[in-house]
Amino acid sequence: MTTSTPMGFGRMHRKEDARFIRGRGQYVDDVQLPGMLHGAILRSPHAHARILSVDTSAAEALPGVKAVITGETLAGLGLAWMPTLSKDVQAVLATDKVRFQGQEVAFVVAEDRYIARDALELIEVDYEPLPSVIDARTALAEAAPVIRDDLDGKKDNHIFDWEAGDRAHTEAIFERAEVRVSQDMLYPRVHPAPLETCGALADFDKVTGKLTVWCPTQAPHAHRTLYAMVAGLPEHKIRVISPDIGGGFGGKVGIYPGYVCAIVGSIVTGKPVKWMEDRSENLMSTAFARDYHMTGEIAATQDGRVQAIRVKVLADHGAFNGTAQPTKFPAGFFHVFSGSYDIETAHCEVTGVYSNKAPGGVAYACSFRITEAVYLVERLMDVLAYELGMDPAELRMKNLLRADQFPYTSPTGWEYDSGDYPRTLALAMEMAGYDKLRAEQAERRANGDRRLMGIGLSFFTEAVGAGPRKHMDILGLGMADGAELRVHPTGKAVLRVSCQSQGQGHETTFAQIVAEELGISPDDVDVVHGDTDQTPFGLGTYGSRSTPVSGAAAAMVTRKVRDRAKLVASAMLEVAPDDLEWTKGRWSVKGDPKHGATIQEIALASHGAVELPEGVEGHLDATCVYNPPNLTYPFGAYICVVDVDPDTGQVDVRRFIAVDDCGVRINPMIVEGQIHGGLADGIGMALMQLMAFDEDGNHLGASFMDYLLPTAVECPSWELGETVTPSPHHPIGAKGVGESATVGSPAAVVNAVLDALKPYGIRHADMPLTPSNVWRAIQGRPIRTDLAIT
Ligand code: MCN
Ligand code: CUM
Repeated sequence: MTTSTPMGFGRMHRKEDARFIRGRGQYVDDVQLPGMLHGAILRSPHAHARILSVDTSAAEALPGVKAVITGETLAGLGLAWMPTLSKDVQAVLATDKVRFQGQEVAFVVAEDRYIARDALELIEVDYEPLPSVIDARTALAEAAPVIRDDLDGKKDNHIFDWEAGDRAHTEAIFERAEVRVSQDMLYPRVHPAPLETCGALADFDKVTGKLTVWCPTQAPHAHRTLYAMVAGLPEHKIRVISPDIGGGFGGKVGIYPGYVCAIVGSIVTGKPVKWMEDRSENLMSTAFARDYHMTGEIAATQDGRVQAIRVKVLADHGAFNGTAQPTKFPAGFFHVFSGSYDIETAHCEVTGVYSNKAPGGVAYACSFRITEAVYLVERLMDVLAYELGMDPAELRMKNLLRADQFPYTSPTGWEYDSGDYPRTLALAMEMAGYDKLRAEQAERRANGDRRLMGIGLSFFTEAVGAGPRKHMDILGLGMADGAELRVHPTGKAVLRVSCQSQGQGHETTFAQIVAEELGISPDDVDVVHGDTDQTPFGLGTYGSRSTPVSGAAAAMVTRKVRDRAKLVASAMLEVAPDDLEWTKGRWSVKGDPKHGATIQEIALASHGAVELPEGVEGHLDATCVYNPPNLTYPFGAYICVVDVDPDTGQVDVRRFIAVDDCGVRINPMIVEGQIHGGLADGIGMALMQLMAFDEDGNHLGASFMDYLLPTAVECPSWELGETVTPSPHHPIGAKGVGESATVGSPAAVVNAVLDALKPYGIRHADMPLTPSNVWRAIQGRPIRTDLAIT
């Protein structure tokens, strides 16, 4: 690791860390405004209940309380319901019914947080409890209570049916296949659980009509447009500021009722209103992820050639369908589920249902549901290997797409841009010492060693960097991103982008992109993001789209600046532009390298008292909107080694080898950090995490005592490797990487545990593989996915 600053790509310490490690970051809760009031939300104790009455009089009478807002107040303003990212509607504050435990019922604005919280206790709500739907598998039963009776004529809990792929072709192959395996599996409900909870500070200026909202959003511009739509405010009078964010992981893409309440609170009181969630509120009420019940099937030949794959999914979307994914795809990118393999055909069917659980859907480092798809196919590959008695690495090698098949069109119509999969898997196996590991395992089994050793593999292909805009939109907003580059007279630059870092280090890597393209130091580039008044429009950061889209915009806008600099240089040097050539940071005369001008000299000249060439109005600044031609497809091979104690069910992750290919790496150190984080996430999901509910819909994981986060104690020292297959359509050849490890690693961990349990004849067990679940599996008892700590 080096602290020196390169001229472009390479390892360098994160610029933003200078303020983070000195406690100088500025998060929403750090922002203090004069006269600021504080909000608190009253939440439903029931999973499903009719609201008979809400009495706020005692709360209003409490000294220090400035306003109590209910669903009825909002209904009067036409704001009781707001659109979700999936074109459903969600109650801002409940009017008719509450539909999940933790749902927002009333909002108190008071002089301080404590008074606001005290006032919540004084609000009297009369509920008539109703039966609830907690298990998605019962949501469509005749007798199931209808959750969304607010929707016109809604008589059941069905949201959508959706399919992709070729049903007839798939069926035909299954019919004549030599081998068929089928496996039910659950990807349980989990939560992104960022360190910083959600919150908002709204400041409505009655005089100017300007509304400023600070909130930790991953997509500030999309939020601004949605606020304009929801609140009916003119968009040019709205400024969304997303300051430093303490982790988003997808949970900060959407708009939560509390944000709207803070805005209404500010409009009603004429004062700035801040609302910050506590941990339990965050775990109970903000976007969850997964909750997919899947039945996957593979058709193959006796010698392990996979021919077809099909899957049926029951998707639990909670009480409001609020998933953040491109409008056309109700199941996100789940249909990339043929994964990394050369499979002739595939078919999937997904049914979405409502349940009495918190809304949301895709969020949590998911690339729009590829997480579930990768888990499915990688688990199925191991199930097939189990049935064929084949080594899972050999089975994968046999079926991986070959380098000469790229660009490759998948059976469900996705065009993978580039890859060399066997090389990446081979490197992972070499790093792991795969054959030695298998030999050790065999020896230990032969010796009757009590500790069970397991080796698990996964191979994943991701699809990240949405658009192009004509195929991908959210509520009609096409997924493209803007960038602006200003170059000051002294050659220092400011890059303004529409994406927003939540910890991914954009202030560093985006400066490195400009530095690489312009030949200046990254220290001479400031990156501005997260403020709609200061940045160009774009759809923000999720689905690992920043590098593929905004990063491309940053490169392209810098190239525009470079082209303009060339014209200025030609005037300065009195040669034709065609006679100039670019070497990092400098235009010089071809064949006469001494005769040239640095970008700093050119910047000064572009602002100077000189005659500028035709086509250059003055200075070098440029703007650009990047509409990606395709997604980028990063991939990787993961190998996990575990030791399982059969007496306690305890799993120790002994080693984890991860070889990632995200094309050209801008800052390898940041990429490795992203992978470390994602691998820890994977261990969390595979072994520890579960958003559990009792049968009445009571949330059983509303604190970090019940919803466990992996720490350094549970994680091994990661062993990382890399291969580099540049994206052919991305200006710098980079692919996104921010979610790769979260997507790819759970299957490797689960496969490793099940490999350890193979001597017991166990083929599959659902996550989370907590000690008691592993122990239950060994005892032949069903896995429990209904308890927080099982
Ligand atoms: N990078 C690079 N070279 C590449 C690819 C990426 O140097 N070839 C760098 C990027 O420039 C950026 C970082 O790695 O600094 C991640 O880039 P990218 O893959 O483009 O992902 P995004 O920046 O769009 O981040 C989003 C992604 C998502 S969707 C989730 S969820 C997630 C993740 O990032 N949430 C995170 N990583 C997270 N990391 C932190 N610390 N906090 C979160 O909330
Ligand atoms: Cu789906 S979690 Mo990330 O895409 O913000």
